[in-house]
Amino acid sequence: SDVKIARALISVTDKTGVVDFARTLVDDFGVEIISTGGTARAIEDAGVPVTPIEEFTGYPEMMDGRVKTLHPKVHGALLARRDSEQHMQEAAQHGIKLIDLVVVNLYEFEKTVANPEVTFADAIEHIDIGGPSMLRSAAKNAASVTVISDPADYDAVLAEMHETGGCTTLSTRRRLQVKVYQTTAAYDTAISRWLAAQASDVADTSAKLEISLEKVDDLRYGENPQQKATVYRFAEGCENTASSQFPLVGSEQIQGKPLSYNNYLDADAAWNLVREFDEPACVILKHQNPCGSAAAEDITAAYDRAFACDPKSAFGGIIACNREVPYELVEHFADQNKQFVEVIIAPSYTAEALERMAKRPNLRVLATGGVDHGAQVELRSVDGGMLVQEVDHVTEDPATFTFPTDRKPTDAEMAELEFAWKVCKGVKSNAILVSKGKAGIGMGPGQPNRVDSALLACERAEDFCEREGVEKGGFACASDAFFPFRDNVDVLAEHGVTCIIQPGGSKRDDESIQACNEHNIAMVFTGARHFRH
Ligand code: 93A
Repeated sequence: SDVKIARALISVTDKTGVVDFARTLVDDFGVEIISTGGTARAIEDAGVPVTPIEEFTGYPEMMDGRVKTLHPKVHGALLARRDSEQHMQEAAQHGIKLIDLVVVNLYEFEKTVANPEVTFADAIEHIDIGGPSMLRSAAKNAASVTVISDPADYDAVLAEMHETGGCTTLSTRRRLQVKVYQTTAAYDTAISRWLAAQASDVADTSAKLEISLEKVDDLRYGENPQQKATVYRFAEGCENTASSQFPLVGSEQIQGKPLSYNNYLDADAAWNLVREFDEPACVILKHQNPCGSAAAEDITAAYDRAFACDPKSAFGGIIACNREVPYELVEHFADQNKQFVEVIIAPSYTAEALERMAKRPNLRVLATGGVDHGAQVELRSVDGGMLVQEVDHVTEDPATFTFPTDRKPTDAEMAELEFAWKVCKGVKSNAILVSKGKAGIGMGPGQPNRVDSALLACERAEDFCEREGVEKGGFACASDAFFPFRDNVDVLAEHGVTCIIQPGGSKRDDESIQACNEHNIAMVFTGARHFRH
């Protein structure tokens, strides 16, 4: 099953190492090299003999290079079964000279479309047709043909050729065969995904959603011990549904017990909230709700302030940070606050922080590597089916907010409201979030009655002030959806709220605006809502 390499076709966009590779093929093994335009030039310029593809096919490269290797003399040479008398006869009859090695890497489609200024025509021109065709033909015939789709494999192939007197082994060809179809599958996925994204029609885009999942692990149990459960991740090549650059499933678990079902849910909610913030921010989350949240000048300060929001609820919670976690922060939760933490999730940790956390071996420590989220999609199952939607991110531009009340918010109030608005997105509906000093000190989650949510949030905020010796009042408040009546405004005013941010758009907005004016409250309409059910 060892096959001698006598003729190689080389056609690469990424020319890393290709000249040295070609030279070794020629000098050490006497291989004949055939090559396309730019690749041939690079090899020839280095003084290595090469046959241009036009000479090999007897056809010119044409149509701006769209057709250069798409020819029976190439594909016949790759696909012909060496153990078939008929194939060998047909090859001879048509003057097809067999090719034993194909070295191809593709037009850089993904790199091209990563440029925000790319034109549609340019993107299309970067769809490689000839390259994948050769890769696939050669890989289909891996019984006899060696195919290299990645410069990282040059050395291994040469080493094997040196060992075997110029041959490759079947096991190497099989390994390279698998790599080819992974490469071409990912390539086509990138193309189809980009093209689908160009179609502005959302329904059409989601109609093309492809969901494919790979099992990661069985979990000990589900939400309760009597429920069996498993965690899956989106399969490679399924970027449609997994475009988050730094996802929870797939992030590195540095230490700790395996994540439970509820750990996953809560870590996910915390992570999706904390990554909304540009400035250093920390979220402490329990039972799907951020019982502590703060933004500050540095990440340890953000943690301290998030913890102070509600220390009682923080116990047994999840800490999510959008910056590298330093030793100091770990010392604060582990030694100073003696906070029992289920999971901590952050882009990264300093070595000292990791060393300190290692003394709490049960603590689950997750490192995501970064915070960007891209355009994610989330799935929820319902009886007999599945709901698919884009993940909700706070993307509205404050420049588009409107100010319906007599009093406009001050700059300080506006900054506070923007903070509260983001945190409120992570609170279960009906959600009311009261903040002060860029900390979410009062939260009213999950009440069917919005006034109850407001009362809960205000009570928590007042508890905070008493505990911390902070003056009551001067609160900012965010509501995830509009106020249907003025009663919410009245309740909030009574408890010291001076500014409110909410979507607006109720039939009775006028009543709420009038209530604000009576209480000298500055209200902001965002025009967008952020339910979380
Ligand atoms: O334009 S193509 O789709 N048509 C072809 O026939 C063809 N043959 C090779 N692209 C084609 N290639 C690609 O050209 C290879 O996959 C490789 O990425 C690139 C190398 O071109 P050059 O040698 O001119 O730099």
